[in-house]
Amino acid sequence: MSSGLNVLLFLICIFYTHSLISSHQLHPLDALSTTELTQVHTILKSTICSTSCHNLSYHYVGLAEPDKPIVLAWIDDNAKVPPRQAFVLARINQQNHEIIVDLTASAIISNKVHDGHGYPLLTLDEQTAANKLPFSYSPFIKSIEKRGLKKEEVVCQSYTIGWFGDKKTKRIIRVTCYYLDGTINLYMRPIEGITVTVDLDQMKITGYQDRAIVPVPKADGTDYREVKQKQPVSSPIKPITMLQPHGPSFTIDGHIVRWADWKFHLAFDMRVGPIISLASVRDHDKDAYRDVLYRGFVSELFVPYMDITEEWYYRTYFDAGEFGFGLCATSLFPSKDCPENAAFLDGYYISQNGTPTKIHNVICVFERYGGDVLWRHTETAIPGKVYTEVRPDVSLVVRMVSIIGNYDYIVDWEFRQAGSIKVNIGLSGLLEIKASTYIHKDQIRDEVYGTLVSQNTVGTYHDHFLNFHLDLDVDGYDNSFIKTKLQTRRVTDKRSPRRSYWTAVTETAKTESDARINLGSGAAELLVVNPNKKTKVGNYVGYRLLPGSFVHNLLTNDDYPSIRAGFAKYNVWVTPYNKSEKWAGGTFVDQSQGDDTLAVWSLRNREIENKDIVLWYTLGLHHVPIQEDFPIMPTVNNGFELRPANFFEHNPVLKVKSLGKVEQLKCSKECQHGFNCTN
Ligand SMILES: *[C@@H]1O[C@H](CO)[C@@H](O)[C@H](O)[C@H]1NC(C)=O
Ligand SMILES: *[C@@H]1O[C@H](CO)[C@@H](O)[C@H](O)[C@H]1NC(C)=O
Ligand SMILES: [Cu+2]
Repeated sequence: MSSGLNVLLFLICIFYTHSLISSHQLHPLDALSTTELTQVHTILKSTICSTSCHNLSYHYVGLAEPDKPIVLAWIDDNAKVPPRQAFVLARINQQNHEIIVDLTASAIISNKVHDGHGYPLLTLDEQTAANKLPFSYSPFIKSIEKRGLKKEEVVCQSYTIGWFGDKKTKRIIRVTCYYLDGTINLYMRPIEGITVTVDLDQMKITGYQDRAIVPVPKADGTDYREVKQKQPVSSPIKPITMLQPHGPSFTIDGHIVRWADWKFHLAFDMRVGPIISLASVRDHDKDAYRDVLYRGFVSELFVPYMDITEEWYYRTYFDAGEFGFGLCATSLFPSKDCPENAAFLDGYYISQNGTPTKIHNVICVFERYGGDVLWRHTETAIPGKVYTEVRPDVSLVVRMVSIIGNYDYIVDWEFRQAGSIKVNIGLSGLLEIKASTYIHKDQIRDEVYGTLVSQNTVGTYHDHFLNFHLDLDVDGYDNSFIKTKLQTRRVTDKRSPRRSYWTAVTETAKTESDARINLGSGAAELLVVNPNKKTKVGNYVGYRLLPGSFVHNLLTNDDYPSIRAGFAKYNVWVTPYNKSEKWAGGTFVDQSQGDDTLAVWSLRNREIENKDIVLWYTLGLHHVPIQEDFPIMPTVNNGFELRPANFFEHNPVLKVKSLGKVEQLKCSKECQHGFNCTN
């Protein structure tokens, strides 16, 4: 492809972005704008910090959302937007502050010093500063020299240290270093044996150990860049593209996305990434939008590694509460991370010093058509006739990609025509590798806590748990949670030649304890229903959770990481709606002691029947690394679906039309390369 064509494509993308996204009226759930983020700092400087604020640093600023009734009232009568408020986690004079700022009134609503356990998310600036410290620390320089390594080829990364029973903690992290020298894949080349401890408040190294010299694994075969691959692929694929000659079928009005029968609000948050709010679906029979999801987002991620040795035991990360799932999001690469028909949105976060910072193209929105079938039937039973009806499966995808150090998480919220919302998590990126002296499996005598994926390279066992906050409001906000168990029944009399059958037995959860579920132990159908609304034939209108993973935490309940990640103990939880319970791992997650988690809130065992309830789903993956994960992991996908269950009176996509024909394309010579086609 010539660079001229490159430019052409680029222009098309820009054009799309501008024609799709129009200016808008402010919505109560809009993320804070740059102006509002700037205002937060201005207000703090003139109030809390007017006399003395030493070492003020921002760790999180996001929308303090208005109470649900206020938002719903705003939608109903389109009244004035309720006061805009910011929720701030800051460090001032080396203390944790939780501040609510009213931006409309330029005032501080509350300012609490958090003297409980834990610390807020790390800032990018302090990680950058910490990563530099080893290079001016002479014991580290000596360790590097001792290993015969070149200092200028070393790069370091900040790792949170978890919590292992200490009553008192300091704000410290570990800095772990890697070696480049012939590759950009630093994660395959750990400099093992060294532990660097950094106190973030003092920003200096306060602990240092060099326990053992382990050879750094080779650079050969680790570089994943296209230009570094020596052999060409044997069976290349010709260009493919997604063509929409009449443009896309969705619109983005401010932060409201409309597509097919769906309508929802989309926001970006530095802690949790994309937030889907007020998703509702049009019911053609009722000629109205009906509520489905008030708010949905990734509430926390928990990634514990299974190596218990000195250099590794602490690696039990909380990617949202410690590193910021949104903060670590990357600018999406047009035509690569998202197809050519995508529109892009920017996101903003506050940096440590109070400056708003933009992440360009942080979210993309596109229509997906991969040739799949929405529904079909070929009728051949009618003598002399054959009827075939097939409808194409087109959906709308909202995508963000977050890079937590070595790992890349691709988050998709997919809206489907049949009324379901499908969430997919794709995991790619690099394994966290432990350097080892072994070059063959037969040599291994001691426990290595992982798989030898290449010479001297152990891919350590670990898990990924993603907890989703799913505040379903099915056709209104008073909902109930119903478990349906499929039970085998024996036929004991002579009614039937059959000896058994199964039937569905339903049970409505009355309190929180009825709704803590580990999937896989007996078939269960999980439903959120509106017990105040029935279909014409008498079923409660509902939405089903179709889980894609039944995996839960295998660490013992008394192990420290389990205590901190209480939410990973069950796959499903239901709580009554409480605006302040949104992050399953708590507010101050770094070195938390597990006293502010979903598991603790749920102990109150509140009533959840016919109430505004929140469903929490923990999606888990146990990762036993394999050689194919080296030197970079092909994406592994997992997810879940929220699917209408007796919500509509009948198949909601019965009347969906076949796709219009794309006109015959007149193609120039370049068409062989897949571009420059006009119609
Ligand atoms: C501010 O931070 C520095 C280290 O970065 C520390 O020496 C100083 O004591 C701190 N000041 C206050 C008032 O906390
Ligand atoms: C909401 O949850 C928080 C944290 O669990 C709790 O402190 C507060 O009392 C709850 N509010 C209500 C109204 O239940
Ligand atoms: Cu993994």
